[in-house]
Amino acid sequence: MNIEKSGFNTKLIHAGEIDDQFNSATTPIYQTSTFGFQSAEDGAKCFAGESDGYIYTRIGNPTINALERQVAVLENGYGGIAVSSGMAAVATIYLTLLSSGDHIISTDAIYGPARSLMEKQFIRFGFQSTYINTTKVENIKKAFRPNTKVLYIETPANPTMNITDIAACADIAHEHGILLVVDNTFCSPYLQNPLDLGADIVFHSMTKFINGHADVVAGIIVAKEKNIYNQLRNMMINLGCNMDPHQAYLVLRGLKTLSIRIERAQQNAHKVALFLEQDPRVAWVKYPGLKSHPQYHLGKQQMRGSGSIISFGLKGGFDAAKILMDNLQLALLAVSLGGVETLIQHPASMTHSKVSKEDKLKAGITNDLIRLSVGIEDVEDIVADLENGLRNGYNI
Ligand code: LCS
Repeated sequence: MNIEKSGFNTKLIHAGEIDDQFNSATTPIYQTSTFGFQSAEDGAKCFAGESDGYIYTRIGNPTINALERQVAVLENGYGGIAVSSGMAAVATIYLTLLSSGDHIISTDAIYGPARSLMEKQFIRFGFQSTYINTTKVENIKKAFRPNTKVLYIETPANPTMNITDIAACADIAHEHGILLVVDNTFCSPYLQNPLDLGADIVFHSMTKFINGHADVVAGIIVAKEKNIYNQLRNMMINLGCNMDPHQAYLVLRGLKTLSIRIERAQQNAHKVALFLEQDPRVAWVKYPGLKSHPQYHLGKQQMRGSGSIISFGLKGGFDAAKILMDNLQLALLAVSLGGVETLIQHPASMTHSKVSKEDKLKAGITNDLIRLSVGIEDVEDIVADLENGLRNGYNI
């Protein structure tokens, strides 16, 4: 059958399969660093790109390639490049698309290290960057410079949950002859397909929803066009930030249940968001599924669901947040997100602690902001846990 024409769930179950001699139901783990050539001539042909044979796992491996093909199919792209972490994907993208003196425009509230990598490390290589609120198209237009080469957005953004218009960004980027890169980690391909909305490159921290079981750190980049795919792949190979075959096997396994995990988690998240919104101790809640979200209508347009990440603040600010986080028994006080278990964390002092205080405030990462990644447990238990934590903070 033509897997590319099948439905999303069929792709989840079958697009990561490979033909092996035993007709295995799951993709085997080719735990090998290297592959023997048929002959000296065959080895030379493999290196010249004239034969499809495998050479060396940093360059390519059947288990890893199966995952790359699967995510590329789910994102409707030309090809996937699996890497050792989401940050390896970020670094590979920056290093492939930018040269010394080039400029990037980016969402201000992106995952903290993706911003500090640019502002604190890659600044030494002459990369220039401007971080802005990309929910306002005018801000993006104003930020362009003659040397701007990339527009990079994260939507919904970590941790503000701001939603940026992907199609509008693609138009602006292409009018200026540059590329649009979208971090799709918070949605996964189940809820959003940026390439279909005009983006040129989409990437994920597969540590999150795609794997979904909090047991792997991994990333993937999917390019729309062959030419960009080849450039990204060559950079990954020479940087050596490839994925490991066993890691790829675990992600292939986790990915099969993506849609049912997300359906359940977002159902739970919606109920948790409603509970928080009506609670007198809660000052504000930001969740794409609530009408109070500033980009509620845009979210409905470009996302097929609201996801399971909520940010919120308490009337008692950070002091009350600390008491809440310290008194939860079900939710784990931990970074990361998108797994089957409920996690809670405080971005200003944890995931985004390396972003300067001033930049955090400008980006809306306030000190009272708590981020909750709602899991697939029984929602009554998640709400009871929050209720209990809140009671401890307020004596109500
Ligand atoms: N992009 C987004 C949107 C992320 O949330 C993360 C990690 C990354 C990229 C980097 O991926 P990694 O290298 O960790 O696989 N976000 C994390 C977070 O919010 N808490 O811990 C990690």
